[in-house]
Amino acid sequence: QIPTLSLLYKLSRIPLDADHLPSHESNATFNDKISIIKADITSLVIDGIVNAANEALLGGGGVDGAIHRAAGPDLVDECRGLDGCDAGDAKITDGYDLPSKKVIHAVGPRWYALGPEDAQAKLKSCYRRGLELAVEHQLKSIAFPAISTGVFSYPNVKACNDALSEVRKFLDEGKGDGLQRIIFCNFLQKDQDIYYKNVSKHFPPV
Ligand code: AR6
Repeated sequence: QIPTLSLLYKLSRIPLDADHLPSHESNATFNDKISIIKADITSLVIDGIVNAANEALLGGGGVDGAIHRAAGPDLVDECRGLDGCDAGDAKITDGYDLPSKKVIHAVGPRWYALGPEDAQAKLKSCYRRGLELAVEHQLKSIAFPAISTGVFSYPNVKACNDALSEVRKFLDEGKGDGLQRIIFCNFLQKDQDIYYKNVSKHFPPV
């Protein structure tokens, strides 16, 4: 059963605006905490969005470029003071001109630079660090893009399953109790389809 959009709205404060919200059919919530949406992550009115950054944390292409463009130049100014970030780790900043209060900059693995096991460990660690920072900063809602699946070439289906399994593990460990909503925000229809196909392995519908 698909939950009402008003629930999604109440918990994550995504604007109920046809321009921003995906259609009813393209939303699904699992275990009352997980949502899968297809959207531009920079449009979300939410406590925190995750960026798929690189080690320098100074912007780039893909979702990183979109986030920096939408946040304005104050974001890169704050990022300059962070001294970069290792792959598998994440650092938090303000959201500036974004509708999101905070940005969590996670650095995903480059698929072809690492063996599959190292890459997997680092990708999972991005999701875990993102969730840990969200909890530490009392964020109630957080949205993740499909980290590493663009420029960094991580295989999409594997990325989806690794992300879902790590988020599930984090919640099973009781560490995400302060979080009300975790959103997987896909930009490409391909990833949206992959998430829909795989989510029930990790979050059976309730
Ligand atoms: N909202 C949500 N997702 C998006 C958006 C958006 N506005 N734009 C793109 N995506 P990528 P990576 C999706 O390449 O693979 C950058 O240059 C995109 O379709 O952004 O982790 C950084 O500076 C894909 O599904 O990130 C790094 O150098 C996903 O975001 C490097 O790329 C991730 O694709 C990071 O590569």
